Amino acid sequence: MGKIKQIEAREILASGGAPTVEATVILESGVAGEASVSYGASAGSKEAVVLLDADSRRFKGKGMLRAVSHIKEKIAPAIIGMEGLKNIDQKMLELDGTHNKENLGANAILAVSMAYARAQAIENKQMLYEYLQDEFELPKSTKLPKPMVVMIEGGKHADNSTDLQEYLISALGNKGAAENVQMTMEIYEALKKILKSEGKSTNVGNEGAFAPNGIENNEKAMEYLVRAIENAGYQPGAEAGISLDAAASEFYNKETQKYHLKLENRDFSPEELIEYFAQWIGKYPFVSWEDMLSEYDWENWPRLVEKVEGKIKIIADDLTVTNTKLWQEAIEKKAATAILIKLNQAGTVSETIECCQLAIQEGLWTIPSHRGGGESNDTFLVDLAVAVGSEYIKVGPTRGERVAKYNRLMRIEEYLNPQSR
Ligand code: 2PG
Ligand code: MG
Repeated sequence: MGKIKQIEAREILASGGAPTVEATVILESGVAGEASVSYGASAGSKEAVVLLDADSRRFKGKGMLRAVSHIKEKIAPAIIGMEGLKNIDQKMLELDGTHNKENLGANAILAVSMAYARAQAIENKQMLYEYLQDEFELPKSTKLPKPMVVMIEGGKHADNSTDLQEYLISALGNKGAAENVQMTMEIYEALKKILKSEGKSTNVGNEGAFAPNGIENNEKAMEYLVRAIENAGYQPGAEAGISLDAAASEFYNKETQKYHLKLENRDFSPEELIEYFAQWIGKYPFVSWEDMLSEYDWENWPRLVEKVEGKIKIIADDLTVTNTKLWQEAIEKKAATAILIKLNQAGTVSETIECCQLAIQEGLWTIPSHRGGGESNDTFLVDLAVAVGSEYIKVGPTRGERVAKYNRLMRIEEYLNPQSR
């Protein structure tokens, strides 16, 4: 193991043009690891805190110089000379001393945690995922996650599009990673043609997915996806399926306990919303539904799980925010059958993997994911997915910070099987 000799940190830009934190951890051997943090647009309320400067003279209050200075002035002096990712994460948690990392900022802590992991992997001459498997005593799985690709986006990620935040294509079957990537991108191209032929714009939203203005209703997007799968020459339900992320906390009213869908011009009680979604089952080749109910509507999640039992995975994102305690609660209440994993929701690599380990024990899916608002170019989430044997990774189809993830996945496939390309 390598002891930390030096830590550097800086403000860089994330995909939305606002700052994020990048850290460089240098070990005594001189080996350096670098990492940058992502953050969301439709963040769950219980996520670890992204510490902003709140200085309205810079980036409208979204600067991260405070988090950067915490790395340099508080974290570095405490962990220089230390070794071992778990020890270092633990030390940073103690230093912060809060349950949600509001003191130092999860953006500061996570940047160091990821950068140390990367430095240690380089020092060991290992791929990052191999190092994570060793460090956390994970099964040495070499299963590669399948792409779950955002194709149409709305909600908080795009203006004047659907109420549901994401319509995704999830690869099915036994293709390799590069073939899966190729298939999903061909479906994306086919979708572009369909949208054009329907007179819809093909401008993209935060995540590089289409955000068609003036789409008729929330169901229409799924019809487009099925046509796109077919037009690209693939079989819906056998080679490619559909996933949804409603990000329902965004259209839930806590006072009235109703959900408002603008395109349907209607308020729904939780029961009505579940019935409304249930009509789609059987019509479309679903793989998974994420956050179809609000993070404030815990009691209805088990009802939804029961309704789709055995047919569709119910993914918790805002509900569980990569938090082991909340995920434990969700498992006990049978509120979800899969968990979306976002490193910055947890705030350290160790806690993220602990949350994944709970899913592994229970035989439930983990799905490491990009972020909508401020995605960085870092590809850590792909190695994380391989390390824990995830079923899918959720990432948008275009824009450099998104395709970087698919490129990393294909490189790992090539490393595992040099004959594959
Ligand atoms: C989500 C994500 C990523 P955000 O809700 O799953 O697509 O969006 O990062 O804005 O929370
Ligand atoms: Mg989500």
